[in-house]
Amino acid sequence: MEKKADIGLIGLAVMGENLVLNMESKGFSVAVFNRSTNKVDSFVNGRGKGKNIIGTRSLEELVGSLKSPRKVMLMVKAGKPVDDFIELLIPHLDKGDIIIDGGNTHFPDTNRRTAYLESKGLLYIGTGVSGGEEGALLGPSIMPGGSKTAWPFVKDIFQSIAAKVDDGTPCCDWVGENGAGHFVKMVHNGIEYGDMQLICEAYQVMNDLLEMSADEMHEVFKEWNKGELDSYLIEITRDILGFKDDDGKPMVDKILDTAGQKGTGKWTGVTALDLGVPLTLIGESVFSRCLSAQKDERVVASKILTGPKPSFTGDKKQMIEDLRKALLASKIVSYAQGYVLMRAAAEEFGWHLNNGGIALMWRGGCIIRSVFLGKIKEAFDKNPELNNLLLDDYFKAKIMDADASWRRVVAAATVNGIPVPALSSALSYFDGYRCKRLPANLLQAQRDYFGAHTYERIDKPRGEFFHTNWTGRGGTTASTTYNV
Ligand code: NBP
Repeated sequence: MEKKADIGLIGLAVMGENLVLNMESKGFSVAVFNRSTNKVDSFVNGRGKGKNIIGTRSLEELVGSLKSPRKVMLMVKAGKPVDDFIELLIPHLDKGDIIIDGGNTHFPDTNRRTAYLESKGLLYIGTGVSGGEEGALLGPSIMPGGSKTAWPFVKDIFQSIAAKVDDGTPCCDWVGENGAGHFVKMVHNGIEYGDMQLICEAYQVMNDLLEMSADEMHEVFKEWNKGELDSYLIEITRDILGFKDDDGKPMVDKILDTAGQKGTGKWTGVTALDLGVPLTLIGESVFSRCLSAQKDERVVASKILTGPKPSFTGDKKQMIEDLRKALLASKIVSYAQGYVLMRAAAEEFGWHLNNGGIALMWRGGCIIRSVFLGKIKEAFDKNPELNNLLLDDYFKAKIMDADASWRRVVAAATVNGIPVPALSSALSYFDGYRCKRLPANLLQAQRDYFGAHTYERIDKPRGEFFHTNWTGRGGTTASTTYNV
């Protein structure tokens, strides 16, 4: 009898091919299939040649070549192709078999698919996979969620192919029920938007206010990468700033300033709005990309609307150190907000998320990998019920240490007309979060004034609502109280 494969994979594009080679290199046999079957032939006769990989030309053949319980992983375009493959696979599978979706799926789809497949006696895993082409081949960060009973059957494969942190711990663990894995991957992508925006704002302040050359900035990022900001994104920024075009000039200066996006940052922002979580830094990062994309309009506006001409007379070295601290403090706020969002989602959807484990999964293999995430893991290990990272002793001390620098950076940028939406919104969140009394008393009065929406009083118990006839013309009827 022909030997059966450990796992099947559908979708031989950049991610699928590299994941298959990664699995095979760790000793697993893999059966592969692709909608356009010519890609199966070119893969098994090309990069897959001579390896423990079985090429199949139909789903029946694929499923028939797998050990039981069968594990079929989809690495295809997210959306309808995933639903289509699920429908095509169901008739070939038996109870207890497992379908895995490793694409960039929106988590509500994974919630829906998990329930659907479980209703048919099958198991489903929706997993985030981060790290791009190189990560897929050499070690991605993998964030699986879905039918928990499926986890023991794929754990060994997933943890073997995942990136490892210094002590050998894999950047892959069970995240939680139904769409939790894809949710955590979505938040990862949102945080990636925030980290990138913060770096870009520091770059603009260095460029426009301090008038630094790309080479000088390259040196700054090189230094920053040796300390607490040590991360993949700081590292590639260092390299980008040092990269020269054919004419010897910095490549970065030749690139048009309009940012693209694929939508995961937007999903994160929309989810935060749905759950009522202030995710300001990621929100500003998404909007900053949108504003950058309005290039033609900005060029016109730049000729009509004027502002201060940046000029710096202070201590440049001090300002660079201020920028480093402002970036660190804002990054702490961004992760604090991201974790609050995950906590809110866990409550809303009934997931049991392992916050420290999530930090560990992001510690290696993915785009936001950094030394910093080790500290988040420590914070949640110390207190798994931590409400907000800002309240952890380590992060509190870092924020306190950065406080004056952060304010100097935001003030200098503002006075000089340089936009710093992520740095400043992070500071505003920090000031708002630590503020005992916000001006929402006035806001409630306004709502009650025009809509009889009622308010609570500081001298009465919570939950008692009052209405005032502000103008003397209105009646005493209050509007229904509800929260959105
Ligand atoms: P793509 O996202 O480009 O998808 C290519 C695969 O999807 C091919 O196998 C293609 O089959 C199949 N496919 C398409 Br397109 N439309 C289909 C349809 N209507 N029905 C059935 N199959 C269809 O590949 P990728 O970049 O490797 O990404 C795979 C997944 O992983 C995506 O969800 C992506 O968002 C996610 N992801 C990508 C990266 C990355 O860096 N690229 C990183 C992390 C996650 P065909 O060959 O017959 O056209």
